[in-house]
Amino acid sequence: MNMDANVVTLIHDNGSSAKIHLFGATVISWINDNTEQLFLSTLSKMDGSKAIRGGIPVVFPNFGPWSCGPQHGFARISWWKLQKQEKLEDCVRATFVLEENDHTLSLWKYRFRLTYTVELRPQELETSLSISNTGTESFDFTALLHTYFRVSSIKECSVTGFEGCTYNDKVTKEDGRVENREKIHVDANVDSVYISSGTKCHFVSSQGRKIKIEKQNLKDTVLWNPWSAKAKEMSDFDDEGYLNMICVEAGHVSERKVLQPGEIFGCGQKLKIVN
Ligand code: TA6
Repeated sequence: MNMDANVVTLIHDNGSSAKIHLFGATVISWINDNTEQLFLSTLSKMDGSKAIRGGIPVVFPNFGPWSCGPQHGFARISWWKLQKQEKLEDCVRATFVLEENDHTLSLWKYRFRLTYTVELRPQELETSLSISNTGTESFDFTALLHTYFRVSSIKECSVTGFEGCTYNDKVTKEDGRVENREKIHVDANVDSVYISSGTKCHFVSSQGRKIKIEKQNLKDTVLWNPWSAKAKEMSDFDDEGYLNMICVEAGHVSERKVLQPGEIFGCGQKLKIVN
């Protein structure tokens, strides 16, 4: 498959760039100061046969296992349409759209429009998702931006912004734990859903680079690293890939959001390189 025909490239005058694959409207690259900021597995499928393993997959209408269809819903495994690409005063922006189609209706009977914008600025990447109920029935959903940050070494990485937050630990299967760490260092499989993380932002630090994650209307945050055993179990995940990534995922996942006909739910995240 011609990779370029399915990839939208944003280039800022300052030299930074972002690439978005039409499959899932998945941001697959964000290069700032000549450095790739996102993790993309070298084994990732890029042909539409399965979700892209890395970058920023868009999760909708369901985070996690789903009785109607594949885990994490159909948004990340659908072909989106590029609506427009713009060079604005302070950024370059691409806008993508996904609406119900025969496939989504075969899984989930509701009409919707997802509008996803990717804005590239110096030191910054902002991704915003607008979820519209374009049908005549209310529906409920969960949604999340499944961001894979590239780190030089997971062993030199810390994540902040969770202290005092209640979380469900999907590894130990314990719900309602309270985070007492100001800085989290990951040294094993972690899969934690922080509920109403309260904080509007997290910091991912790794060997001299710090990224600030500012969330808009996404009250929960998921922290995930498969670590070695689970990485090996995934055919599209480099066996050693877990050493160079951490997922810090802004989402609305701890309770389902009900959207009335005509209603719109706007959310997003701003990723800022702060040093
Ligand atoms: O966001 C964490 C998580 O839900 C993990 O439980 C793990 O399943 C991960 O997503 C990746 O899921 P995927 O379906 O992309 O393999």
